Amino acid sequence: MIQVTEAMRQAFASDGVIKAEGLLSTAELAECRRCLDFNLANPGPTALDIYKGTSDSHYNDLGTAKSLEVYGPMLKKLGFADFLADLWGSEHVWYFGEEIFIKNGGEVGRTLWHQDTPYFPAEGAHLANIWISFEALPARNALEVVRISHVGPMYDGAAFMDSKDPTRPLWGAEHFPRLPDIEAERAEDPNSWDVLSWDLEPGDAVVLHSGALHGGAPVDTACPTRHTVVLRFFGDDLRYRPFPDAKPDYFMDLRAFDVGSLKAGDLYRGEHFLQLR
Ligand SMILES: O=C(O)CCC(=O)C(=O)O
Ligand SMILES: [Fe+2]
Repeated sequence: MIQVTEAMRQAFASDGVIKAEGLLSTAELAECRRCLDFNLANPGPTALDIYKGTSDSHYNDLGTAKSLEVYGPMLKKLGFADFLADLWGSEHVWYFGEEIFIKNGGEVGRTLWHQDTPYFPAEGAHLANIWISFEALPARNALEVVRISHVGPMYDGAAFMDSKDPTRPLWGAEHFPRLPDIEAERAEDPNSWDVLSWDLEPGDAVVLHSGALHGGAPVDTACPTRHTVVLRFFGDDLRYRPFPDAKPDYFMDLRAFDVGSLKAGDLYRGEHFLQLR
């Protein structure tokens, strides 16, 4: 794994996202692929085809306690914790879990714009998604991230029930401001949002603060397949922010991320998170 440079540290802090070029060697990428293949062979309870029955259908899964036994040794061996500790300036690093996204079959639309923070009960500076795809992706098929949005407003999540209703609220207007319709605004004015995305080769990764607005990464006939594993981590600066007292409009029970004994503002820690350093 490559070393963090001062330029990467500064760009991550200011923009909320970097391209980590050549983050992983071919052998290291193969170790990540072995883990993704484990998820595919051992789907978790929430594995599903999002938008099943539509042309936007694609596969999504969050890890399980069993997949942690496969991911844990890989994460330690490849040195993700030292990379992130250096990127954030955190002493400790925990693994939050993985999520896999498979878009196959030539024409699958964009992942809706969202921040990950409305989906879990925590906020802070030391949060990151390492977005790793196993295919080469031109920028138009790679993840898009709104620059500096990690320190901007926290919007409601997207319910992800209907790809044609991109801002359908997760929690509701009394809890968080509704997501802006970023694609509609970009269609009117391509410069309305400051969006970053990069051409990616296997071994490159996009490293983003989980609170940054992100989405996109469709597949099309020129780039028909994407296998992605997102590795999520947190460090010292992460505090418990209780979920709203409401029922989210979502396909899985988000309360699984709740850590019962914590009070608002407590450091977000839990026995079930693998501490990597
Ligand atoms: O790969 C995708 O389509 C979405 C990725 C994402 O939402 C994430 O990294 O949290
Ligand atoms: Fe996300």
